[in-house]
Order: sequence, then structure tokens, then C-alpha cells
Amino acid sequence: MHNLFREHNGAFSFAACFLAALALTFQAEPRLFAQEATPSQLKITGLGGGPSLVLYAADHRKMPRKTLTVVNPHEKKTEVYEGVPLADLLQRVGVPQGEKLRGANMACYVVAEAADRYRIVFSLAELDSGFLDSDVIVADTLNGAPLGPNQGPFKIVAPHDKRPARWIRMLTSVTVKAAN
Ligand SMILES: Nc1nc2c(c(=O)[nH]1)N[C@H]1C(S)=C(S)[C@@H](COP(=O)(O)O)O[C@H]1N2
Ligand SMILES: [Mo]
Repeated sequence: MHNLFREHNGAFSFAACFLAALALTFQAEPRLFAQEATPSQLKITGLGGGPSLVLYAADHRKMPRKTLTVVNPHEKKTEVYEGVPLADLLQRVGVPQGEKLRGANMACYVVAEAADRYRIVFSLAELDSGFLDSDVIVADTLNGAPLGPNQGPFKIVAPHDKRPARWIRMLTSVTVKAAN
């Protein structure tokens, strides 16, 4: 009787440990996923899935910066954004630019996606200073302060767009693709 109890007790502890481990595993996974989906980092991916670059706010701040003073088309208020030209970030993943942007590369485009899954597109030519001065930046500050949680930490500002539909807030990824 005593032995039986011990055996049961052992089996019970084994089962408890197994269940606890199982629970931890399944608990750990969503946490990992949540970490990946956090908008505190920006992933830039070049043509054909690579090379890619993961930028945190601190890395972004160290890159050559550009300041834009714009009138927000919705708020009709003057806003000062500071950040890094999108073209400079694309250059770091080897995207064709300048004289290399011709032929088949003219069918390449950039998909920018936000934490809320909102997505927008620019063609590579639209972001290339050999074609036009797009002045599109990935901003990290507004009026001198870091962008708040529903805007930042990264936001694209496309100052020449008449509607701010491509001023994508909570930007999480920028991916370069080729049209089929
Ligand atoms: N992440 C994200 N960014 C977005 C949108 C969105 O739905 N999600 N809407 C866009 C559109 S259509 C407009 S008009 C502006 C509105 O900017 P606001 O929400 O800061 O006023 O954000 C743009 N950026
Ligand atoms: Mo909009």
C-alpha cells in the first residue's frame, strides 16, 4: 500500500513535470512571436529575400539624418520630422540605385508594412534621387521628441504626397521585391 502510493506519487510528479514543461513550451512560443511582432525594430530586406538588416531606434539615430518641415495634410499643422532617407536604408541592403536602376530593375518596388498590418508601396524609381527628390524619410522624431507608441518608433514621411496615406506609422518592415 505504501509502495503503491509512492509509485503513484512518482507517476503523478512525472505527469506534473511533463504538463508543466508542456505549458511552458506553449507559453514560450506566443511570447517569442510577440517579441518578433514588436514594432521596436525595423527589418529591411533586399531583393530576392536578402541581404537584410534589422535596425533598432539606437542604430537608426546614428545614421546620417534629414529634417523635414511639413504641413500635415490632415491636421493642417506644421510638423518637424527627423530621420533617415529611405533610399539610404535601401542602399545598405544593396538595392539597385542611380545608374544601376534601369531595365528589369525598373519593375522593382518596396513594400512597407506596419505593426497593424497596414501596407504601402513605392517603386524603386520613386525613391531614387536620379529620378526625383522624393525626400521620403523613415522618421523617428516629431517636433524633437521620439515618436509615440501609436506612431513610432518609426514612421515613413512622404512629404510630396498630397494625402498622407503613405505616411505609414508603426513601421516594422521594408521589403524590396521584383514585379513578376
Ligand atoms: N500603420 C498605419 N499607418 C497609417 C495608416 C494606417 O491605417 N496604419 N493610415 C494611413 C492613412 S490612410 C492616413 S490618412 C494617415 C492618417 O494619419 P493619422 O492617423 O496620424 O492622422 O496615416 C496613414 N498611415
Ligand atoms: Mo487616409
